[in-house]
Formats: sequence, structure tokens, C-alpha cells
Amino acid sequence: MNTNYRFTFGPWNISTGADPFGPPIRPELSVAQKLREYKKLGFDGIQLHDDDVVPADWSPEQTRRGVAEFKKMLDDEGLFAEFIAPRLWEDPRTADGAYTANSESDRRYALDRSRRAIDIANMLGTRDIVLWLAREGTYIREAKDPVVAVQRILDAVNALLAYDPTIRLLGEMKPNEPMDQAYLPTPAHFLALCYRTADPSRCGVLIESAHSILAGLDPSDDMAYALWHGKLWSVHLNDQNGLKYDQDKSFGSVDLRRAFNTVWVLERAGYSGCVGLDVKSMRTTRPEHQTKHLANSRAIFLRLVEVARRLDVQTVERCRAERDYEALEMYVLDCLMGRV
Ligand code: XUL
Ligand code: MN
Repeated sequence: MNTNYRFTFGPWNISTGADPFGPPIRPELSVAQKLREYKKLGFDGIQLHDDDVVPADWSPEQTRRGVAEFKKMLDDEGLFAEFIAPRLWEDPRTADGAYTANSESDRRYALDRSRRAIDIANMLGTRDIVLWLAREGTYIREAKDPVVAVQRILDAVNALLAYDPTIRLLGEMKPNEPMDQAYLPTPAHFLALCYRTADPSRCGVLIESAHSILAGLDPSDDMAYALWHGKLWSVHLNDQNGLKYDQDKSFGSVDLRRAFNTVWVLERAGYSGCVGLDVKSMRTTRPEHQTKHLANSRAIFLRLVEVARRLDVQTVERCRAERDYEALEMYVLDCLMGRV
């Protein structure tokens, strides 16, 4: 049983409330201001994109100095860096995908930028690199050769594994958005690819609840499958109201039972990775309340841990043995409603 969950989130989880239909509605906080919030909210570590640390166009020397300054800020706040994710979806050279772009020079840019993210990870003392393959897909299926695309993703993963023999690569898969359809749309797709890489022991997944739901899958089953492989190395817990854009709602806020099942699976399996909360505050949230969704998501997780621990395993096993799933369902709902 894991009695010591470590909580993390990224600077993007304290946001201005801008959406595709409206500009920022809250002032942007500086990174230093955000870092000061972590411990107060009960969080232990930070998740980072490469350019959350230093701008992507800085020279190697500027980068070295900038990362050292960032590391000092983290150390001063008592925070660790959980992972670095190369942001391969904003630069114009990644418009047509990064590793799967049709242009050879764009593909080279994506790899160079990913290698630089590994350098930053080394300087910050983490070995985990998260690949959210945001634009590895198409708007129209004829735009790319899908067989070649999968090979290009594998080649990129192998190039990164070869660049640094100590890093681990965690695929964070999502079936759509920003692309209409993504290549490798689910964690299971990436897991299959892991075994074809030059070093499967260094390839695994980060699973986000909302991404599983968008793929029509249950997050707890997706996570259980990766746990069985010994490859669930991080999670992004949040919630999602049906099949629409990626909502990143507070964990458990839409479907408490689904959230409970996620926690129950992590608990039973002795999950030892960080509990990342990739949640977004509502646009209506006032600046003075803009970290509440993080505190709430963490509190909901911990309350569901209590429920999972209170659950009487013998009752569950008896219901299973008697194939009385009606009773089991009522028992679980009673637990969730505080009746047990
Ligand atoms: C996108 C998403 C990202 C990744 C990090 O949907 O979840 O925030 O978690 O790049
Ligand atoms: Mn995420």
C-alpha cells in the first residue's frame, strides 16, 4: 500500500482562462509566483515543458545558465522536477506533425528540440521525458502515409533512447485534439510500440483520465493494463464530461465512481509514480481562487484513497464469489456516499 503519494502539476495548470473563444480573463502569474503555490497546496513536484524552463530558441550557454537559475528556484521551494516534455506543437515547424511531418527539415527540428529537452531534464535532475504526440496525426487521412508515420515515431523514440542511455520515455497518448485523428491514439498503442524499441525497459506511459475517456475507454482499465506491463510511470488525473474537447476538469468532479475505480486500481497495484493532476480552472474562476481546482483534486484523490482503504475486501470477494454484482454495486455506492 502506498502511504506516501507524491503530488505534482505543471505551471500550465494555473492559467489565465483563455480559450479558443476568448482572451485571458485572469492575469498571468510569473513562474516564481506559481512555484510559491506548490507546497502551500500540498504538492511536492513540478511537471514541465521544455520552454516552461527556458525559451526554446536560447543558445546552449544561455540555456545552461537559465536552467541553473530555474533549478535554484525549485531547490529554494523544496520542489523536484518530475519530467520534461518537449513542446512539439506550437512552433510553425511542427504544424504538420513533429516526428511524422512530411518535411525532412521539420522532422529534424522536432528531434533536435527533443534532444535539447533531454539536456534540460539532465540539468534539472530528472530522467523522465514525456511525449505528448500532439500533432502526430492528420486532419485528412490522405495527408500522410500512416505506415511510414508509425515507423517515423519509432525511429524518433530510438534516436532519443540512443541520445541518452539513462532517460525513460513516457508516451502520453490522446486520440484527438488538436488533430482530428492521432496516430497511436491510446496508451495500448504506445505500449505495443515500446516493445519494438531499442530498449523496451526505458519506454512506458503516462495515462491521463480525460484522454482515456475521449477514446471511449475507462481510465482505470487503461491504467490497470499499463500497470500489468510494469509501465505506468505517471498519471494525469482529471475528469471529462463526455466526448467533446479535452476538458481537464477537477478529478472526480464528473464521475466520482469512475474516479474511485481509478484510485482503487492504483492503490491495489501499489502504484509508486507521481500523482499528476492535469486540471484546469473554469473560465469563471476569480484570480484569488485560481488554485482551488488543484487543492480540490488532491483532496478528492486522498478522500477516495480513504474510501478504497475502508472498503471491506471480504465483502467484495463474497459478492464476486456469489456473482451478486447487484449487492457489490450497492456496497460500492454506499461506500462512496459515506454509508459504510
Ligand atoms: C494535453 C496534455 C498536456 C500534456 C503535457 O492534452 O495533457 O498537458 O500533459 O504536454
Ligand atoms: Mn496531460
